[in-house]
Amino acid sequence: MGLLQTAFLVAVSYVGWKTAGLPFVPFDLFDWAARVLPGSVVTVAIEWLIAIALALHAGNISTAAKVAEQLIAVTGQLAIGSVAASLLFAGLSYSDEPAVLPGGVLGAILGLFAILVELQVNKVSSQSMVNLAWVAGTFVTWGIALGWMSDRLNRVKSRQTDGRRQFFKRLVLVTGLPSLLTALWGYALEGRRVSAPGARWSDDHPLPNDGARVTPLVGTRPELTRLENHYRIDIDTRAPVIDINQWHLTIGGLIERPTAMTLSELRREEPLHQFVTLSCISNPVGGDLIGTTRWTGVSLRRLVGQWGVQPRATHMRITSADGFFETVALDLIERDPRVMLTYAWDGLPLLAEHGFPLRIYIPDVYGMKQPKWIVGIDFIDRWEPGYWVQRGWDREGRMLATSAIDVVAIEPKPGAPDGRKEVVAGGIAHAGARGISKVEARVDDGEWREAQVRDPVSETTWIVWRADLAAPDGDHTISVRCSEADGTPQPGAFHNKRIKLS
Ligand SMILES: Nc1nc2c(c(=O)[nH]1)N[C@H]1C(S)=C(S)[C@@H](COP(=O)(O)O)O[C@H]1N2
Ligand SMILES: [Mo]
Repeated sequence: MGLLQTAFLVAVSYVGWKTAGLPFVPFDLFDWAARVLPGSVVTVAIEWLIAIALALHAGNISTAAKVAEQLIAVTGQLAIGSVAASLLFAGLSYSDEPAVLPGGVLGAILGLFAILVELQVNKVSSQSMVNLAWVAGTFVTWGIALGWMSDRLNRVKSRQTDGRRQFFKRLVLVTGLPSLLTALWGYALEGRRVSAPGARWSDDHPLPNDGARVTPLVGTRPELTRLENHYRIDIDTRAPVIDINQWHLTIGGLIERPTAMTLSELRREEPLHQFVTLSCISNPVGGDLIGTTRWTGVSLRRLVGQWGVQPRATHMRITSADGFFETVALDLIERDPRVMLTYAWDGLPLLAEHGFPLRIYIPDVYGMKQPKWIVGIDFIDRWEPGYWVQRGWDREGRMLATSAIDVVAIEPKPGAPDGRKEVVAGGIAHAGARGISKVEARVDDGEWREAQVRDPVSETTWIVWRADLAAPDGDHTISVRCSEADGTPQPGAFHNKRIKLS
């Protein structure tokens, strides 16, 4: 009874969210837990999510992980509701008093907790009475309904056993069925893949390395990632929704005059276009939490020059709409004009999931250091740990060299002298903004063979490689490794692919 009733509560809450933008407690509760749990716990949870997504052979790790998060969030609320209802029923079994009042009290307690969570994750402000009343109202109604059902069941039970079955049938019809239909509706709604409208830069421009000598092996991931296929990682179950008419970038702290900039003002500054490979520090070897596109924005060096920053300032603290934050050293900005505030990817305004309207680009570091959905910049006189650094992650977040096999093609060469077959492997390699000097591939424990490396799109993107190998019939493992421009070999495990020749 508790499970069905909680499922109904979740369904009603979902409909409220989708039709009227009201808070959806299960997700907000999950986002809150992700913030308050110790960093080590969250880190292990993330590793598990990625491992599960990999084990399921999900085509897209980040989408699978996000769906898993959402499932866990809903399951979590169902569990909390069921357990709370069971405790209520257990308590009620000692008395003959009507259960409506205790049920309502239980609903009110849970509702109050939900409201505190909503206020903490900043999904609703204390001013938005409608949202708060909605959360409280749905929970209290849930509790009252539980009590009422418990009373009814007791009355039915005392009369006849057949009535009990009738009661549960009706309960399933009234709460279970609508919940199931809502779930199906949600499945259809969320599963729909909307492609972003508008002309993309890549629709009608060749890449800068168009004439490069080495051609990618068919099956290698595209050099430029389609926006819809770019991985997406962030701390919340949903991307924050930003109303561009309300949004502006506030610039404060140690500057002469605190100021603000709108998106159109930023767009009027001289634009900078850069081809960028962004990677998540959690990308598994050979994984797809890495993508390349054309970023457009304004160099922060230009902006900082205009803002009149006090000499005392050494860092900027960037804050995001979702509560994420990071500090950037001003001497890095001074040294590297590529550090920029980005408002477009592949010629389109940033997609909602990728940080609309504004995100930063910092060459050579993982995504964990690069806030999306930026709302504020504050100049400060010291370094401060960012969101993930506070949770024990690497301070620098410098991208490590990595190489991956995307595809292995077997080209049977009948009559080759030693009966070996030609095997061609292809993939990508990346070492932040430091460049790749060499990619090597091998069969089993054989000799490393140097791969052909295609000129990259830019000095900050991955490179595409292909390697000609050969092997006799049987099962084999193909491996790849790379070296940075200065010769430093890639750290960590090599990416492998199993093949069978026959
Ligand atoms: N505001 C905000 N910015 C964020 C994050 C976040 O959770 N919130 N996640 C970071 C991490 S860990 C990564 S890997 C990149 C991913 O960017 P993408 O989703 O556009 O690929 O965003 C970074 N910026
Ligand atoms: Mo990340």
